[in-house]
Amino acid sequence: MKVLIATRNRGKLREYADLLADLTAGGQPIEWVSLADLGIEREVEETGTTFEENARLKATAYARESGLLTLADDSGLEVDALGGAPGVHSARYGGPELDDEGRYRLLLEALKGVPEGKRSARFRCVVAITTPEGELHTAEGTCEGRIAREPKGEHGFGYDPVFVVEEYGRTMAELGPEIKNRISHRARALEAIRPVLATLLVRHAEESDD
Ligand code: ITT
Repeated sequence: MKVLIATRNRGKLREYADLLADLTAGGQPIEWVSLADLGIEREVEETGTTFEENARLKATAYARESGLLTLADDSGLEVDALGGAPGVHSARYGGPELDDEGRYRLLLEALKGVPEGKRSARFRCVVAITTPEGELHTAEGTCEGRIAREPKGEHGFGYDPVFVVEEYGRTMAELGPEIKNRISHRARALEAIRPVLATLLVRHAEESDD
């Protein structure tokens, strides 16, 4: 049975491949496919003002287009000293010409002079799962930390090199995938929605048997 992981972000895709690897559809193997695998090029406009709204928009649009059970997430970084920015605009912070490194360097610049105790931040992720019939479920996960003074570490993607995970005192990019996939906002959102996903997978496997 095919299930769509509806993202164009390769970092997210890699993480989902690890996070979902142990799931089956009632014993049957699952073929996790991406938008690229299906040749879906349509961009869904993220017009929502919350992670939840945008996650719903993406999952619904791509489930309709693919006819598959579909998982999407909307995620980002909230920096308290910036009033919660970049938030839902994390992927586009500073404009479309910047890459991941350009965006985190801009963030470090915006926080220049902000003292240690005022650099608190969190990653937030809302996962949405939609059936082709339009049944929709969401769950949220967060990961608390603070913004470093300089980038460190080679793993992960996005803002990972400048996000210090409080409980480890190291950046997400230093911690690596094994630890990230236990503690991240994405891992926590997926953990919260896992029972629903398991139920939907079994139901869909039975339906595709008929
Ligand atoms: P899709 O919409 O195709 O999934 P996207 O990158 O546009 O890809 P979002 O709109 O959800 O996805 O934006 C998320 C941005 O937030 C992402 O581009 C990163 O800059 C940042 N981000 C989210 N999760 C992250 C993580 O685990 N580590 C570092 N940065 C992250």
